[in-house]
Amino acid sequence: MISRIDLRGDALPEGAALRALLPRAEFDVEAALAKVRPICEDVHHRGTAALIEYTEKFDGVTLDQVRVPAAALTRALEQLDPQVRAALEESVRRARTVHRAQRRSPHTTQVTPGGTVTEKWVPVERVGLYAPGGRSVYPSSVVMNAVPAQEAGVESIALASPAQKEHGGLPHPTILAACALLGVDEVYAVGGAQAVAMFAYGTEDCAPANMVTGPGNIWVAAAKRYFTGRIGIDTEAGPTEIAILADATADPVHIAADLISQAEHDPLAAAVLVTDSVELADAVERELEPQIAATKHVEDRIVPALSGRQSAVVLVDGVEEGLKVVDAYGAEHLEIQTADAAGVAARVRNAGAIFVGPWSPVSLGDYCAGSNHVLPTGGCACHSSGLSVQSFLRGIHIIDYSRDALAEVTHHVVALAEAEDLPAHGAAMKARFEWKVPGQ
Ligand code: HSO
Ligand code: ZN
Repeated sequence: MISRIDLRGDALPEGAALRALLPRAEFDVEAALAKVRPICEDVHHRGTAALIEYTEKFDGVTLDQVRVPAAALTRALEQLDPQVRAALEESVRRARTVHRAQRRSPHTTQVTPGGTVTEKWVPVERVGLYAPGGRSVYPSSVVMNAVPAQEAGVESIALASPAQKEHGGLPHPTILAACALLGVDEVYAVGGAQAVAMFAYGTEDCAPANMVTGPGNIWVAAAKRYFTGRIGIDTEAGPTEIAILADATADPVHIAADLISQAEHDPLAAAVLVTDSVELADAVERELEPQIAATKHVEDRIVPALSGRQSAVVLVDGVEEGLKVVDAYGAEHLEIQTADAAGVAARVRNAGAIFVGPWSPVSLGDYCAGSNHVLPTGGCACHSSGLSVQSFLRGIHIIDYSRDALAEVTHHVVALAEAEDLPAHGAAMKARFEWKVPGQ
């Protein structure tokens, strides 16, 4: 079911040439952009009326209002299964512990006597979080978005999630319950690109947000791209990915289970095993069948995900070569299942998150490790990080020089300004001292 790519023998190519040999899902955000643009502009011009129309069209629900009443949030929490509630609470507790430790304090550097640069960290004022509906109703993603924003000190946090016909036009009850648990009380029954537009432009009912985060389908990703540069966004979350670097010491039962675990998200999900052991590769392939037979979401997601061109077993000559392959791939989630897994993990450069050894599966990270599960996909791990407190903070430099400290460096500033043919820059320095401003 899963294809094989044999990279043994010859020396591995570098960079883009190696990347081109590795599987990856097609996720054409650019093509979706053309459809999303008019929707966003319509929300801009017609506000709530447009949101209600799109909810009717895309979600089949006629809303009288887009804001979810407070009573619906309280009710959802009251009706939440106690085991799910306990699990969500544990997830929140662990995520808070990790994300609280990411808080930043201001730092002052004395550059020269009398000259300091302080970096202070200021949270974004208002953030709109997105929680998908439909196939992916993930209260865990509400936790992963809200906790870092809250720990960063974001004052105003709103959440949007699609209206669900089968839930009386409200977002899914577990999403509402998670919001209530986290104290997020501004919730909108709006989904898709129109939800991103609501946050970006603001409407009669919803104040504009400075930033939108949270996973979504291709329309949400396209809307985020549309607003890039105007509001802050996290990464454009594409289909989920798991890569596993394993050697002969790994347990094929665990590996098959972990590949299937992420394949169950989406027919476009990617599952990639990189190994130097043909025996392990064979054993994993044998193990896939009975495990798939015993689970859900088989025909609609797992089989297409594993047999799709985005998934493969990649054979390499050794763990060294395997490291090159996983670095070129830059997976959203990377498991290291080798001897000295911690040592190998320490050498990885590109991954959204790294899971070390047999007892740290991706499922743990999805829910209860304390780490964040909103991670860069599609190779973006080469330049971006997962969601964190830092995502919601801005670092602002505060420059404070005395007269003497400025005098000491004036000639350098003037020299650089002249080299760049910007004499007024130099003049702004000279004006403070005995220099004559040119032309006066
Ligand atoms: N693995 C997904 C997150 C998730 N898993 C939510 C379960 N629920 C993307 O990181
Ligand atoms: Zn998952």
